[in-house]
Amino acid sequence: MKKIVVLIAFILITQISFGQLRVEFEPNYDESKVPEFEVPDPLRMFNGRKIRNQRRWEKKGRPELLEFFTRNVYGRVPGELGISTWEVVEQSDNALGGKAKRKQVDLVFKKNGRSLHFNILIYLPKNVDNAPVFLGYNFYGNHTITNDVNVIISDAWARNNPSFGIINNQLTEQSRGVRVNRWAVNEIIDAGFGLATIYYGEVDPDKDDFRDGIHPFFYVDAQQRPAADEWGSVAGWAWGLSRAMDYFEEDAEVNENKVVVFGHSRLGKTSLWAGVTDERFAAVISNNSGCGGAALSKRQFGETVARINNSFPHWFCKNFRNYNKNEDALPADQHELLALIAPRPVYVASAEEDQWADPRGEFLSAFYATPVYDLYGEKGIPSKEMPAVNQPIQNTVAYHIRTGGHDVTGFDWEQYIKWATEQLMNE
Ligand code: GTR
Repeated sequence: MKKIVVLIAFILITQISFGQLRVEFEPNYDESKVPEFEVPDPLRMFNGRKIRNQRRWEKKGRPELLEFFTRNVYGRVPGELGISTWEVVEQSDNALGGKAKRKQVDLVFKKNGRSLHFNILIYLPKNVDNAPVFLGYNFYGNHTITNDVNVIISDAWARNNPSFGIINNQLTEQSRGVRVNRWAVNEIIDAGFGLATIYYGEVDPDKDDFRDGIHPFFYVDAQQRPAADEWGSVAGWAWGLSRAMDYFEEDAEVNENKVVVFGHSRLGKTSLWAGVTDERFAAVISNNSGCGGAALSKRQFGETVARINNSFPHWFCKNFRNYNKNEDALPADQHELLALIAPRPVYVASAEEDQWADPRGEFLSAFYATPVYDLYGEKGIPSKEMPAVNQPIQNTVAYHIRTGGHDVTGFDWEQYIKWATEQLMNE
């Protein structure tokens, strides 16, 4: 009898705790279960003071928010490190069937006996002297974005993906061109833009290990990982984009005043943070960036702060964990990240089936960033009504939700090229 009671008690307890576990980690996809919350006003300081003009925004509001995101979400870069040397390791005036130039430029960084390098693959339209460019990271190596046999295969660590021929964490010839569908190289060149891309794993391998990549360059004494307010991988990758910008300033063939920084998913979180922290980027595109990107954290729809910090402990700074299951305590939300890009153009894009990234939360961010664009007389998102699927709103703040899933498609690029042309080519 006693045994049976113990057994029943055991079953009940484990059931309850498993149930709780399930509840805690079950993502919410039900709009009616989105908690009530107040959207912080980007034009109000944390002490309640209202910001009424551009000057106050630039002197007070923007720095306060930038500091918040730096110390509590992405982490601060602990020091400075410029390009030590760079070299054009390969180039051609006859790429993409003759309409483009190709360059592969290796940037080298040296500090404290350490060395790191990454390679920028650049295609430039032959008929434009000083080309504007789209700059974005790729997930599996530069050679995956094109079938061009001249593109060098990176020897950096890569996540295994047998369907792309990636085993033993090494990229191989087998994955050449496997991501051509995500990069509209021809359309970009035909529109008079260049395309520059970097394998993100060369700047920091995407794993919870802070002994490799860029982070250890700044360690003091026996430091093993960044301090609680120091950078995670997203900020590390954003740092790399800024170094690519340093290089563009040296390259006469690239128009460094017209660089559009682009990224998908985790790399969309990265393009946003790069755009915020480096005002040299003329425009910013976030494709399906979701939690920790364009989506409002306080909605807790799809991926949440706790979820992302548990699955990817290395992406954000340690301080971000203070908001695990504690979104209410956030004094700022991701619409204010977008506002930090103002008055420069920003495009937020969602996909209908990508509920994990919370399309509505991404749209609302763009909407709630608008008052800061208003200060500059720049047009944001005029209404809280989400546009219909495949019906882009393209103002200085732009938004679309397209059919399909978590991906970068021809439709996305068609919009980005059209919008970037309008935003940057009108002078
Ligand atoms: C998912 C992650 C998302 C998104 C995505 C990606 O697993 O939960 O936040 O970043 O990865 O980068 O593809």
